[in-house]
Amino acid sequence: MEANEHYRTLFLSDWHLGLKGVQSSKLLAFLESHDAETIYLIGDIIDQWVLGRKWSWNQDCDNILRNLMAKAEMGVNIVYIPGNHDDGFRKWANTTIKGISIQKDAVHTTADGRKLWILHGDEFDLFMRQSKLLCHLGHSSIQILMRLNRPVAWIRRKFRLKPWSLATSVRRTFQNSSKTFRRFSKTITEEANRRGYDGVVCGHIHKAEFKLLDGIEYWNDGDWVESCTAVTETMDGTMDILHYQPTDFTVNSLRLRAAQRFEEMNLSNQDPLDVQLIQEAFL
Ligand SMILES: [Mn+2]
Repeated sequence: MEANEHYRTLFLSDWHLGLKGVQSSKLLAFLESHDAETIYLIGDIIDQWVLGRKWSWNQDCDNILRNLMAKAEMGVNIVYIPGNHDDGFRKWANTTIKGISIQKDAVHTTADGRKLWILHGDEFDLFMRQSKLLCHLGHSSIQILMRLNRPVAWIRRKFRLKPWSLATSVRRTFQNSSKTFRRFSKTITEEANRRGYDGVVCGHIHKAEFKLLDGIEYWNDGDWVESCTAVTETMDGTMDILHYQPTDFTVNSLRLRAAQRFEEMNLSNQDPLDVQLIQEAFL
């Protein structure tokens, strides 16, 4: 196995663990092969909105949480900023659970001294603020689309066609046609500017992107429902968007490595109930 990629900071969000069809195996492989001094989890990490409907949780999801707790134990500074799908955690802001610090938002200083505002971003989603109910409806129709897409994906694979996602395509069209979504980056950078920051790192809209708006940096770290993206900072403060595209072989060997590692941890009696406790915290 190759040496892990090492970063000063990793920014990740919108894992939506618990939702059927998320990229949990790739996410586990990513966490197994990427290290950082600080990791920001910028919201919608576990999807509470799915609870009580179809809850889809597998071994990879357990091992993702174990990976985070192991990293925290090794001294990685993990900051968790809840989003709208995991806002049950917002009431625990300013506390630390298993070495993971929970905050409503954060300020990150890059190696070269830029001050970045870190937040999930749903409070700048005017569409969401207007109607939480509508957004719930939107959420379940995306799930229906993902389900419809499965046979389509199978046929396209059979005929060796380029993969195409109905859900992504519909969401993109919807977002592009919606002024409120287009205004998201504008309003959020305007507020960052007003508060005196050099930029903002957020998630929420599932679209990894970097742009400069009136001199303010806008970074969106994308999602792990479909795109498998992160924002990274190297030791000298250089930031970038990372698209994780591992081979199936890499994913499977890293998952196996994780499973073996955590199996050994369990055997040596290292609190195997912790993952369960964290899951229960959401119920
Ligand atoms: Mn969100």
